[in-house]
Amino acid sequence: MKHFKRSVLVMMVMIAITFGFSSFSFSADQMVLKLSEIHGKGYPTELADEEFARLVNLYTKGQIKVDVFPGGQISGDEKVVIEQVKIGAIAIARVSSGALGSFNPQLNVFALPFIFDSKDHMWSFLNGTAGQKMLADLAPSGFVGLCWYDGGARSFYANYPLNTIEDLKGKKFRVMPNAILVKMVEAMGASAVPMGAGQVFSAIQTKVIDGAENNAPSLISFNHYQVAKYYMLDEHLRLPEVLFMSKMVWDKLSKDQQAAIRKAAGETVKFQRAKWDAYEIEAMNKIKAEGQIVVEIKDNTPFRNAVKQLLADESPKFAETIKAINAAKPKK
Ligand code: GTR
Repeated sequence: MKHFKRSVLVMMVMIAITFGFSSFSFSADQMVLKLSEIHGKGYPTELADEEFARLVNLYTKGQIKVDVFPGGQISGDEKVVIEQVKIGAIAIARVSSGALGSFNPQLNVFALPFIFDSKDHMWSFLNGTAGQKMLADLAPSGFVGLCWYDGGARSFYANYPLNTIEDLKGKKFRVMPNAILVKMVEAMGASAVPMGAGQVFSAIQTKVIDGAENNAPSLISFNHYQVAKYYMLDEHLRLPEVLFMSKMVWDKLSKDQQAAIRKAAGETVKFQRAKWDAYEIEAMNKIKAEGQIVVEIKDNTPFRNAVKQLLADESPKFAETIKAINAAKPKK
């Protein structure tokens, strides 16, 4: 008996090693997959992760259980999370395409400022053939793209008044670790400081940086509105969020399990978008109610002009995708 127990234990450890500890469960017929999410409970992407987990469990008839780890519990730095997914130590993650772009350069097309005119424009591209192909094209980087989520529009915020592009001059702004985002901030006259989202609050508080850029829901999620009172809505980026899986773990699943996961992910997209649209408004109202000074940029021509050269330099790398993005523009 003793011997039997030991050999079972040895076998379990071996499975854990081959699968990556995350996808290993002690229950004989259930596999547990860890999902990493930087935002806390109730955030639109976190709610979508939970819905995804529910559907995966339903469609695999309990064979696969997805455990969501929200609030950056696994890491507050998406770069670290992505590295873990790549080696199969974490099975699934929801991150910004801005972070994933450093691992799969085709995604950097989204890091080009003003590439989409509107939310509708972005979704018409993401839901189209070229947008879906980008998910499939994550494979050579070791990932399986599952679906896109909305991440709204990103704008600058700081601990000093922001009214025009001139106000960015000479100041330090945090960006996600991504070379194009660094160039974008520099083209707008500021210095870029790449760092993980988890470090930004204290970096602003201790004046290591003057500000950052993000959507309104993230300002609430990370409490940045408490240390950066000025928000200038220039809406320079629309970086979609992405739900993706480790290819190492994926390859160990049966065809039926893979199909169930794809079906589940596909069905959460509408769900996330509805949650996002509602929360975007709620977050902006909350920021204002908390006393943040929000300045709307009615004419963003100066911002667009500042990044013209950057777009001219970078666009040829994404020629095909940009063609598809332009073709996806909703008719006026
Ligand atoms: C948010 C996004 C996060 C994270 C963060 C950042 O908008 O939802 O996944 O990437 O931005 O700036 O790091």
